[in-house]
Amino acid sequence: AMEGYRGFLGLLVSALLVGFLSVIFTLIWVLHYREGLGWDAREPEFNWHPVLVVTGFVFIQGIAIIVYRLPWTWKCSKLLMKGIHAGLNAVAAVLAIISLVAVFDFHNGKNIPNMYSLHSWVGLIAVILYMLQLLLGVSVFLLPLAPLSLRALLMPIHVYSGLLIFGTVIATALMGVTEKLIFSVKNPAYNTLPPEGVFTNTLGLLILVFGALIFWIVTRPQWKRPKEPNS
Ligand code: ASC
Repeated sequence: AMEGYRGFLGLLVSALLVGFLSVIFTLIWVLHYREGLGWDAREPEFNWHPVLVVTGFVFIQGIAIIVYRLPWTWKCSKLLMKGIHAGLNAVAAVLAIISLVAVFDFHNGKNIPNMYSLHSWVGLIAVILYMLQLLLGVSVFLLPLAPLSLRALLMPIHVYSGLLIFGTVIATALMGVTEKLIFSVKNPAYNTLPPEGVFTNTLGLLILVFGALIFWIVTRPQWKRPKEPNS
């Protein structure tokens, strides 16, 4: 059990480190290589999009997925842990919405078309599914309304769609990084491997590794919260 616990801690610390680094890399990208942050319907407003989406939709959602795995929370009530799981996901949802407002506002201010790229299609689908997942999760599992039979029926679907949405968000982030670099990195061009290209490709790798660590942690059966009878 001690071995398993140390393995868990090692992976948890790695995930937190890689996730935190992803957020820091995103900030350095927009503040150092790009135009900084602002709310002016120009590039600094767009730059909130990667910052908010990596912070909320990638990092906070990843943590929300594994909160039940933290062994020191196993003595906390299940209801409290559900509240934390839902609360973190709600924060991520709000940041995702603001990040979309930033993009649309920037596009409209500069007369750039909306919703033509694969990144935008998959990303919008992910945000819509995330909202539905949050609403369904709160109404079925958090509020004391649904019967146990309905909870038992929907739990495997909730787990499956949660991981599907998280994986989709990771894929969408990689598409977003790629299209932004192809749109924006000129003299020296992206295809000459300039520092911004190397740095931001590395950000993409960090996001992917964060997703891989969260996926590993959450799929270890031995690290699951012990199930109390009748819950
Ligand atoms: C819940 C909860 C669970 C599941 C279970 C049905 O609300 O806390 O562990 O639903 O009761 O599988």
